[in-house]
Amino acid sequence: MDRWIMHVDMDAFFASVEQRDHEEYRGKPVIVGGLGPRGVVSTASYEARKFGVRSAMPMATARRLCKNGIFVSGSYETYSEVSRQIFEVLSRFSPVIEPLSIDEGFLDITGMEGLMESRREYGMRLKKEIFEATGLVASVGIAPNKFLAKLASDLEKPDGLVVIEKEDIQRVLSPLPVRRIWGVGRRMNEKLAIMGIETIGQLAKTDIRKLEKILGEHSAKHLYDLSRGIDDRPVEPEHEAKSIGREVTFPEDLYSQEDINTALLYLAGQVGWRLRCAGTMAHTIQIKIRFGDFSTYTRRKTLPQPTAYDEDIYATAKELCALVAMPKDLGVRLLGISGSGFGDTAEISLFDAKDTQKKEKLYDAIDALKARFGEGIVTKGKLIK
Ligand code: TTP
Ligand code: MG
Repeated sequence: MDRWIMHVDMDAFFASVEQRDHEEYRGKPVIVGGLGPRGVVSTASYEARKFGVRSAMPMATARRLCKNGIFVSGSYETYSEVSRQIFEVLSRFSPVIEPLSIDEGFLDITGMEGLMESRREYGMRLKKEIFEATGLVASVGIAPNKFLAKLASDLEKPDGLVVIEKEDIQRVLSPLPVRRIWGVGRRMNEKLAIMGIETIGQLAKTDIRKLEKILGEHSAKHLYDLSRGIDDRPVEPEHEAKSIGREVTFPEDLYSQEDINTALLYLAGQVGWRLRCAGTMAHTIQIKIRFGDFSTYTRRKTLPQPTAYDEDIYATAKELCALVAMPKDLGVRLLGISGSGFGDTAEISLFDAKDTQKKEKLYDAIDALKARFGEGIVTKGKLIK
């Protein structure tokens, strides 16, 4: 049976909620994020994006770019509640949903033709029901796999609805820059550019052996498949996910232990947060490390007790990284941490109730702050240089 996947992503999510709740913000550049001296932009309304304001940009830069902007710190409780309403609507459209973040998710709609006039009509109906439930606009992409569905939801943002039919795949993909492929960062983009590959179409026509030489066998195969619109990853509902993890490819390779530790601390914070959001704990921690020559290693450790705490994850990740010998003259290109083997949270607090409760309080506070100012804001002291 042909697979069909729908990707839903809210437009300028936090900023749109603010515009919905404050009539005077509508049609104006609204920037949501940390307003303190080290604040970072969580998101900006499309009016503010015209001035070049983007997520993750220092707030000071945003203020310079958009002098007449409306700057707000936002209310994460509200966004979480709206997110809950959005996912409630999504659950009416498919039993198989993979939430990707607070405002986006995949739905597997394979074999559901009987419930719809057409896939486009189904997407329209979903957008309409989200709007009725929340007063907010979503962009939707529908395609034969996850990669294409995510790409499709972005193609006509805001208020987009794009269906990529099988016969359209190459036509849609070919002219797009290779950067539009998941996992193609600045470095890989440069490497491909040196080979004369700028568009996805050019990539699809390249001899895979050439790519393997530059990128390594695994990355080459993955990239090559995506360039031809092939992606077999299933939609994985969170409760069935086998691991929760985060990885980053650095704009420049890291050479110093201090930089590596800082990155690990950041990743541990993100993984901890996601575990706690999912209400679960991980028994096994795994790290992934990729060097400048694309050689990649993973190491894992099963802990005596499952955890969702940044410190535990960080300490384990550091220990695991130390097990991988640093090749001479090479820097670290990518680091990743993931947790798996999800434990039963109730069991944990029985073991060590006092300590766990104390930690839980602390983390409740941290999470509330992170939630309020965006994931990037609250980091442990060492990260703030
Ligand atoms: P996105 O879906 O990436 O962005 P968006 O919804 O604001 O805009 P659009 O999808 O139309 O491009 O992220 C969803 C929300 O997550 C966003 O509204 C705010 C938050 N967020 C951060 O706090 N920090 C970030 O760096 C990013 C990318 C998002
Ligand atoms: Mg969005």
